[in-house]
Amino acid sequence: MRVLPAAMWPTGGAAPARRQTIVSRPTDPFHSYCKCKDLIVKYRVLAALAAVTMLALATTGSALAHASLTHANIKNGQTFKVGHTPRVLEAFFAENLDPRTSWINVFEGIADHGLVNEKTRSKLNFRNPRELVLQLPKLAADRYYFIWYTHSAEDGHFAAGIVYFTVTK
Ligand SMILES: [Cu+2]
Repeated sequence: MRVLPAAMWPTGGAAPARRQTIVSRPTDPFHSYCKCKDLIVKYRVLAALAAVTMLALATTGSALAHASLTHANIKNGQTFKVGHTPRVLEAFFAENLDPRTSWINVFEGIADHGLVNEKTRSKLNFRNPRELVLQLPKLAADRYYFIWYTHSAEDGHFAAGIVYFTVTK
């Protein structure tokens, strides 16, 4: 770096005294560049923010890869008493859904595995593009499962899964 002669500094005086201390403390990497404590604090804040960002990306990266089921009002392995099953199945996904090709359906878990919701089809919640809703009939005591099948409106990927549940007398 070119150092201006003292006469050329705008104040007409010598170069800032800070410059003199740079060479005298070469051991600490921060202090060798600058004595200013504010800058060191800024470095540490930036480093902490970077670490938090990396952690957030690492923990959410895989979960957000597809429009996978995040939660629903029927949970895998759940047992309901007859008369206490949800009238509407609500399923939430990790990405916005393509409403034309995404669906949820409930099937009998034994016998002929027939479709339970023969008179209804799942719909996208128009207020939440990550939620499918499905009107359910009253369910007799039996084993059931619902299948979710999604086409992500965000990256075009397909995904599917099964949630098993039971209704008892
Ligand atoms: Cu994906």
